[in-house]
Amino acid sequence: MKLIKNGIILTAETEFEGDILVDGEVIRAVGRGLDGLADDIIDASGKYIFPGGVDEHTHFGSFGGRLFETTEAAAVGGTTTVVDFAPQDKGDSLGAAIEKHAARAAGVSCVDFGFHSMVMDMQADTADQLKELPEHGVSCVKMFMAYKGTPFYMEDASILKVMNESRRHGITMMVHAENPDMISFYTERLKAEGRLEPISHAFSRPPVTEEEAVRHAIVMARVAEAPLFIVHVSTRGAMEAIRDAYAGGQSVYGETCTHYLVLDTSFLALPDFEGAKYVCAPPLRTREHQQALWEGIDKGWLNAVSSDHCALAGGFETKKEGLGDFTKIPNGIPGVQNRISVLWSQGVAKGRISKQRFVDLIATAPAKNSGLAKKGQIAPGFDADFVIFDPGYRGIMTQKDNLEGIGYGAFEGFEMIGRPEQVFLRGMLIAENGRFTGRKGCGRRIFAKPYAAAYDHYRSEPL
Ligand code: DUC
Ligand code: ZN
Ligand code: ZN
Repeated sequence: MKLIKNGIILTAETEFEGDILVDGEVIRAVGRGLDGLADDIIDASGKYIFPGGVDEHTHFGSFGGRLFETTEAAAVGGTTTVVDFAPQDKGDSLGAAIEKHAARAAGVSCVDFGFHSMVMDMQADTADQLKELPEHGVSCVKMFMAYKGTPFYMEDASILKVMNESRRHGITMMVHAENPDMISFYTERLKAEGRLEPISHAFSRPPVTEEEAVRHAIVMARVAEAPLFIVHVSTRGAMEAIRDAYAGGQSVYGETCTHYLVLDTSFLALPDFEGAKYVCAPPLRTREHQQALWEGIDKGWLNAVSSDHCALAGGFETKKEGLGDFTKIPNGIPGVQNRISVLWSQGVAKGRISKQRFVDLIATAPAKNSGLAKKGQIAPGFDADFVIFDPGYRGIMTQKDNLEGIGYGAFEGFEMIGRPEQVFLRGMLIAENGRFTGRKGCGRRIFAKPYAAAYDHYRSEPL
């Protein structure tokens, strides 16, 4: 057995100096005086130890993102589990789509992986297929109010139908909430004015387009009596809508993403089309919204920070499809590697959030949101996924250390305060000081359980 000694263990509730006893792939005990049982001892004096990160929102493959061979980036950044969106090809059932995507990850992924379902081809029996998701180890399904004119978009009738069915099987309904008709309205106006540069992507999706859609999704969830999880919240108004609905007794939750916390609209205005690298949906916002999101994650109104990692295969060249027309710039920002570093460096180290909130946001809550019963905590019985973190490290996030595989990162030049020194996945050392040291393909498929965190306080109340 392995013993990690003398580190300061961080959990979502507390911190204490202690030891972690690892038996094979699992944490056997956490405490003191466990030396006698171990044959391999690692001294973590002066270091923090926190649970391996769980990134509940990644696109390894969907939206043109690079596939699972680039998950080394997650590992070196301290993320030991990704929960990826399984795209549904036309004609496939939801189950078939999940298995197709699982086959892309098996033997390739360098971290453990689970899946969320994504409805992209609404067939007569799609809602009925939700009952099969638990067999495929999936506890969440995502639908898109945005992207009208593409297979992602779903009209209200389909969303209501899926919401209504989701609660009958303990599936958490996730919604990408942006109002597509308002976006079309703004887009046409910008085009007529000849404003076609990358920053117009943000002007075409102002905060009101997200806030209105979030409020609308919340009302639909009330009608369907279903719990609701809003993904990638980027605005104050959307965050407050979620907060207020929850305070009013509705099971409504949300996450934000690393980039919305630290990158603002000025990045979209970078010269030489560089702004295109930061095109994503919802778009980057102003500092005022960033401040609101920091407050939201501090107070728990948004309960997780994901990366929405979407490292477009082809990198910047792919973005250039939108040269001269912002509507053709493929959406997506990479970020799986630096999610944890950004949150520590800009959050904990700057006094914006506590170490406990940090752990909850990057690991404990996302595991619970996704129904991963053995992930996201340092406690007996949980998978031995943890990070030995050196808080004294100082560096810069730079492309030369980036393993996301597209030639640029989203947080280039950002200060790195502290660093994952060693990253363990189920007891295996998989990364050390920014280098992947594990076996490629060592990641394992993780099956989620239904009735995840969105059901914790759920009561059905017909309107
Ligand atoms: N927005 C999404 O909804 N998905 C992936 C990329 C993006 O920017
Ligand atoms: Zn989305
Ligand atoms: Zn996404």
